[in-house]
Amino acid sequence: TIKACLFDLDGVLVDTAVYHFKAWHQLAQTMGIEFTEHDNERLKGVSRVRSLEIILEIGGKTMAQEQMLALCEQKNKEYLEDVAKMTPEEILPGVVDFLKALKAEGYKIALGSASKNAQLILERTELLPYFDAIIDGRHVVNGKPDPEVFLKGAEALGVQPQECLVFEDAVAGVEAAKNGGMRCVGVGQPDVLSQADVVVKDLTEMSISRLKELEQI
Ligand code: B16
Ligand code: MG
Repeated sequence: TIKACLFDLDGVLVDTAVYHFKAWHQLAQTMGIEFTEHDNERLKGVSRVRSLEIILEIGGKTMAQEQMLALCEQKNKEYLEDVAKMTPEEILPGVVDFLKALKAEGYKIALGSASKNAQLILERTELLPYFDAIIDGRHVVNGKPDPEVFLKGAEALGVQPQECLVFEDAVAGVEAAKNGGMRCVGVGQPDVLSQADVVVKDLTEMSISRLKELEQI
């Protein structure tokens, strides 16, 4: 049986990718690197410092670790200016209804995000009260596709991996769920998220009865 749902943040609950892109694009420009929205897909679900490594790869540049950390901090400052202005209106379709239904039925709910700003974003969007546990970029050593973030989520909720259902929009995130022995709902395009057990466009397609169907697989 499924006892808990584990949610990724960016791309599943809210669309912070636009703000990440804005801040990275600005930084890339100052380094003379052309960084497009298409390139930005590669940053989804990966850590801040890994994101910078990918941008440097695109620009064919290398950089000392210390300077990279400074640039990451600079990017985060820009990014947080947009996060500070976020409101509950930015919650993606179907999210609140599904979280309410899960709560009413007694399911446990955790966040499994790569972001170190996850808690702040949940506060700004007023989603925080729905969560029984938050595991994010501050708590994990190994990024997705390593299952660490989701395994820690299951542990914090006191459930087994096979009792968890993960919601993910990134390929690496779906892989992380599967590597952890969990069932996974992909949020996005079926051709991209082919490893997921089922793919939905957004959480308007989710319900308790749909979740119970997934217990059979
Ligand atoms: P931060 P998720 C991820 O969130 C984003 O998709 C990814 O683009 C970002 O680099 C990462 O968080 C780290 O974010 O700079 O705030 O620590 O999809 O895992 O919720
Ligand atoms: Mg994501």
